[in-house]
Amino acid sequence: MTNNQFQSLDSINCVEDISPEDAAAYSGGAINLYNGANQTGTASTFTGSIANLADFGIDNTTSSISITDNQTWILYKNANFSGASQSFSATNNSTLLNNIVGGFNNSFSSIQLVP
Ligand SMILES: [Ca+2]
Repeated sequence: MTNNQFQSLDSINCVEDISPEDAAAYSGGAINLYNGANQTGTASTFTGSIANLADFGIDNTTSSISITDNQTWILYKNANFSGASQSFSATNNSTLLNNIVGGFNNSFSSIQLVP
């Protein structure tokens, strides 16, 4: 599915507290943020940019990620897409299967979907 329309803040979809297996199976194009290393623990799934992860109760908690549907995301240490950042992309959900966010462990505060 392709959707190039601007997504308002009110329409951002978020599914929290789903199992890592469910998160891995999500197929609409999304980023999954896990509070455990190697895609373990609680997963939070987002389909659009989030300026402040604290709004979802997961500020500074991400230890690993996965990305679906050829998307590229930039993750930032501070809210409002500021501070140090790291870019991630994947051609399928398994590309980042063993990725750990390294020095950024438990520090991401905002996430940006690259158009
Ligand atoms: Ca932070």
